[in-house]
Amino acid sequence: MSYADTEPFQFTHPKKYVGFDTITTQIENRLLKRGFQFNVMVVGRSGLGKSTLVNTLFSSKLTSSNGRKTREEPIEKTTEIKVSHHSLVENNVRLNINVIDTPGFGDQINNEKCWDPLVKYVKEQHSQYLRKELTAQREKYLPDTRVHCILYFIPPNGQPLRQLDVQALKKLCEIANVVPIIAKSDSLTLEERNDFKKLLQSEFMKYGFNIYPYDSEDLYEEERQLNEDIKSLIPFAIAGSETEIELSNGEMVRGRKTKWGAINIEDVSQCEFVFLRDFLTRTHLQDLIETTNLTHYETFRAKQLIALKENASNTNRQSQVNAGQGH
Ligand SMILES: Nc1nc2c(ncn2[C@@H]2O[C@H](COP(=O)(O)OP(=O)(O)OP(=O)(O)O)[C@@H](O)[C@H]2O)c(=O)[nH]1
Ligand SMILES: [Mg+2]
Repeated sequence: MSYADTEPFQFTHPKKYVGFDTITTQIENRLLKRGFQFNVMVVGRSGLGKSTLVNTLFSSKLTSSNGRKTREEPIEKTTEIKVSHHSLVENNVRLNINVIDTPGFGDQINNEKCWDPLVKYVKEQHSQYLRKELTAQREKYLPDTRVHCILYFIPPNGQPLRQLDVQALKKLCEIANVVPIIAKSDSLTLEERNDFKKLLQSEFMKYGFNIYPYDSEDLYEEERQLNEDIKSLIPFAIAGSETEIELSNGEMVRGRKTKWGAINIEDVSQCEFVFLRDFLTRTHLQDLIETTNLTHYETFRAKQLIALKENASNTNRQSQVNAGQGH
């Protein structure tokens, strides 16, 4: 049996302008009104510059962290998960950013499972979102606190990964988009930095970490190429700084003074901070948000719903058994 609507599809151009091409502008206007939400978390061993990077990343909002009165005061050791909220506006686009700063791990006598609170935090955000999604009268736009990106800090020691980092990376890659970075890379020469990057890339392969960005069959050729370029840069070798320094030409830049001279963190020939920032904002912002929703959250959601269903059918079976025994 054949149906009329299985005939080959034909494109028709209206004889007069209808105007449905404005749907893209209509969508854009709606999205602009709502704004966008991006949540990024920094994770790694103690003292690697996580809090400093938090304050370096979105330069227009250099908030004093940990209750400091000025940016010059040293940052204290982070002892609990802290979320700072930023709202940035550029050309009518509002981006709400939550930066989740976490306590460094690795300096306890027993470091076993020290990443557990972070895994718990990520899952808790998924769980909260799911609960909101499942309520009968759900809100039109659910507030999104799901972690879209985890920046994982690796110490600049030129050594293979230690077990603690292997374990933590493995766990985190399963539940979120993880982007590893070489912390405090100003302590390495350019040659050391490249060697270390190669070593870490081979370590990631060896342990089979599922590091963001992921391969997908849906990608267009140019997206695939961009991802390849990004992958060759990961782990980004970065340095963070909240203070401005004066270069020999008198220019004031965000940088660090080192034994060998000054490093300008926004100069790509000296450090890859700008590559990281552009990756997070200019090329992969939407993809990080979408992948969190369609891959990580979806996996969590499916598992939870299957567990719920199994629970319900077990309870059902149990009550049938109980009812049977009652007779
Ligand atoms: N050389 C160098 N020092 C840095 C860099 N980033 C931060 N620091 C310094 O390293 C020290 C620790 O920085 P924090 O930002 O507090 O490190 P953290 O990872 O948040 O530390 P915890 O909260 O204790 O885990 C501070 O003295 C910073 O000034 C960097 O890129 N290079
Ligand atoms: Mg800190």
